[in-house]
Amino acid sequence: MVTESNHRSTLDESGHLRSDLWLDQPDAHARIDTRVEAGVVSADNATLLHKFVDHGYLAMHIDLDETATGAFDDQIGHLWRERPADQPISLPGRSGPQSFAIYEGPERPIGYRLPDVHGFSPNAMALYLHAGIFRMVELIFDQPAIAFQSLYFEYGSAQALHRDPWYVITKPVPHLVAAWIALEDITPDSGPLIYMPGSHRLPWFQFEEDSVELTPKATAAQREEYRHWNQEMLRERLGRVYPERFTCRRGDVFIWHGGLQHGGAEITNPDKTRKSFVVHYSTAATYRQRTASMAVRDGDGSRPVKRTTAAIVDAPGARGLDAPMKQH
Ligand SMILES: O=C(O)CCC(=O)C(=O)O
Repeated sequence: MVTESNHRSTLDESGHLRSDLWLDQPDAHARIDTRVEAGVVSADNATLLHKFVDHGYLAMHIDLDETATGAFDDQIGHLWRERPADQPISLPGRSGPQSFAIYEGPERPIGYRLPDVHGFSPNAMALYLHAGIFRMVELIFDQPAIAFQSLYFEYGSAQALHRDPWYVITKPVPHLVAAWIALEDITPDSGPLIYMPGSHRLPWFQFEEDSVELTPKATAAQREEYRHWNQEMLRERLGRVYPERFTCRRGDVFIWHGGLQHGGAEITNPDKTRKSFVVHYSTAATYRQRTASMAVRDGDGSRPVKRTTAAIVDAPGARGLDAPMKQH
């Protein structure tokens, strides 16, 4: 029986995400074909959208020459030299980002990431607001999109398979798409992006009732329970437990559905960089502001700060939220 309360719930009775997106509907393939017939979606884009529906991702290519990636590298080099207080840096094994100004560890450690570097790097901003990627994301949403956060990786993340809504909250939950952009050719030993094709349609483990989030309250026992549950789920529903790897060329872009399980492969050659840039998008009508936090200097120690931004940055055919920590 559909009551008002279960009608509004995030997950249905079998733990699947309720979604209003056209590509999440049971007749998504027919809807794509109808748009091709009406001349509003090209045959090439239709192929990509069919892939997205069935497998939870699509891959495309953008022009990204060495001049652009070289300038991006120089801007990252500048950040490492200047260490601005309003640029966050995240490190593996630490719970959240910290201000670059209080970072005292080794230079460019494996696994470091720079959140929202589009606030500092013009070349990151150009990718954050890339019109070609926006066109594809807006085809997926079927409405105007907004980029709301970015993440730069110099090395592979070596991160276990996960689903973005565990950590990245959009309202509604299904209004979330990510694009991963290769800033160089990616080799198998550098810890490529990994993903489980088709996993976007799997039910969700509920660390909390009717929630897709992996809250800090999740206990070690729950995480262990999840690992077993998910292995079984992957084996039963997808017939595989080992992910695919996205080894690719500079300028290749991997766009994934918010439900896709993905992560970073093991890095077998620590000398190999794996430069990439990730952007998360939601629908412009629903995502209006973002709050981010990081640790900042406080005397000899540190304290957390939170900042919210609703400031929009834009380019022809694209719009995004400015970097929340950036002090203009
Ligand atoms: O690039 C990777 O290795 C993983 C990226 C990722 O999981 C993310 O940005 O959500």
